[in-house]
Amino acid sequence: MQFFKTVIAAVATLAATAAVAQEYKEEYRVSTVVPAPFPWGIAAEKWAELTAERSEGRINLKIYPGVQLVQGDQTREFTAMRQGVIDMAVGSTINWSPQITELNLFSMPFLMPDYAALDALTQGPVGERIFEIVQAKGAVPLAWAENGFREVTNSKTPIRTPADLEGLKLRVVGSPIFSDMFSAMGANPTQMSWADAQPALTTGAVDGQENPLTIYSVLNMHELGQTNVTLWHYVADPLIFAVNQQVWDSFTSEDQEILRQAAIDAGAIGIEIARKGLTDGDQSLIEDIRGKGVEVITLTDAERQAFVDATRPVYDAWKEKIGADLVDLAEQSIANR
Ligand code: X2X
Repeated sequence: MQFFKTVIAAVATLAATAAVAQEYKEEYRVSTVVPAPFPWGIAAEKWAELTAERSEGRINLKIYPGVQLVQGDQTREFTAMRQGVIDMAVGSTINWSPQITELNLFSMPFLMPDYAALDALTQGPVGERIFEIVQAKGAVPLAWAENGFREVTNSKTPIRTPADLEGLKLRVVGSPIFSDMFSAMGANPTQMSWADAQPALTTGAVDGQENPLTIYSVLNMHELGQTNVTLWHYVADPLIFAVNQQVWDSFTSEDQEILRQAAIDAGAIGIEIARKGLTDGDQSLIEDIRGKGVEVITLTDAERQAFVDATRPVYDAWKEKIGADLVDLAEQSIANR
């Protein structure tokens, strides 16, 4: 009798092990827009590396840059992750905004004046609330990284006042708040994916664009004629590490913690790289760009205020759409930073 019990127990253990092993995929597909050496791609790779190491090879993440799993349409990334077409993503708040309106918070014009303001949001009660909202929309958010403060560049003219934007054809990302802002400032915004933006800049189909300086510099945008850069810090897009709900549920709680902590650690590294050369203490990336013959304009407070004023109606309208409570909380968190 004891013998049979032992055999049955052994078979049951084997079956359980097999069941767990079957639930884990050989590879988990992680979507990003840009690869390394952009800070965004480095953050994703670091996540994969730390996860493989700490799970002793149980969990293998493979990065799919260029949002190739959704044919380059970054505005569909969140939906694809929710549906399981994508297992995981390191995604920009901008690209998930079409599905999660509240993420437009980070695209509110001139809400966050500096890195401390950005940190006050992601690392405080606003960040917690945003994670609850992402979770309720069907994916499990784990940690933050950073694309960065988005600066405006163009091939035609130095931009110091809203009037300088008049008639400029600028590529903007796929959330309507961007079209609203640039229209309010008198520019001629045209919405297109990142995949389409690069040829449009190369051929001169558009005059300019807005993106963090890390993106500008890795792509050598000065060689594409983007020789006017204005540092206005009007919005910044953080990145969120997230996992499809079913995929998350398939992991043991030990492995869930490994994945979460790896994302937190990779995010910290990603943020450090995203800010390198762009802080008060270290302006080396800005100097480097200047050294290439690019006119890099820093606005005076009064000059900046003119852009704030021009976009204020957009701010007010989007405050309602995003939710006045959340925006109030964000304003308070920034005031107390
Ligand atoms: O499309 C962009 O401009 C980019 C790369 O910054 C994002 O994915 C938001």
